[in-house]
Amino acid sequence: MKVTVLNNILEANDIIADEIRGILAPNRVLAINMMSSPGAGKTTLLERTIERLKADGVRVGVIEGDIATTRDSDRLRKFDVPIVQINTGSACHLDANMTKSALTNLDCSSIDVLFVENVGNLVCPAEFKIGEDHKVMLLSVTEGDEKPLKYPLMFRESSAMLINKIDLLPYTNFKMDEAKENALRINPRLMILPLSCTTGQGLDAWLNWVKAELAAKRKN
Ligand SMILES: Nc1nc2c(ncn2[C@@H]2O[C@H](COP(=O)(O)OP(=O)(O)OP(=O)(O)O)[C@@H](O)[C@H]2O)c(=O)[nH]1
Ligand SMILES: [Mg+2]
Repeated sequence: MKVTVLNNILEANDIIADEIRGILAPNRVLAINMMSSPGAGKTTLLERTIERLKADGVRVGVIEGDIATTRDSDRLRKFDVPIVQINTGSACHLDANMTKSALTNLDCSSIDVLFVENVGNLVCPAEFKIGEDHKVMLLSVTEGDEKPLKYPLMFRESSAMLINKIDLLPYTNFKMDEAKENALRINPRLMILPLSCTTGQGLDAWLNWVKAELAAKRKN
């Protein structure tokens, strides 16, 4: 009997990630994997994003990844969009298998954009493909401008880096130019958008990017 050996856990994960692409493709759902350290503002950005996209008639679905609790999905419930919460128990990231299981609870024909909020962690989530079109990461200004150099993988794997909490810049030693330079040294193609979920500054640029990516997806 022929035995197929998968070289490593990531190779097995990538096969399932391709299956997820196959599930999303018929409805041309744009899938965005949101990643950051704990507390950088992923859920807050989703709150701002969902209210604005809903107002523009864009249908959003959410997969929430957390080690424990339904706190984040509880925060999003008021928007009345389909949400599936994954509790990983101990895993510090979402993998393709978990995401595929979550998708069985979502009707992809009623979604334009699927946001997956990954577990708060600046390292592990970047290692796993989950069938997304884009990985998007947040770096908040309270984390330090050197983080791209210390934790390069997520910056390398992401299409966009949102520098959040710029309303707090006066109270930190975060140097915007240095953060951008460090991130671009790791990934010269990275799109960088500074924003504040609190004041709303920079949100338009982010929403325009999401809508442009959705339009591009629908054209293919
Ligand atoms: N000042 C300021 N605070 C913000 C901003 N965005 C988010 N916060 C606050 O940052 C804290 C963490 O935000 P969350 O959205 O819960 O962060 P998260 O990345 O989803 O956290 P985890 O899911 O635990 O990884 C909350 O108290 C937010 O109100 C911002 O732009 N400015
Ligand atoms: Mg969150």
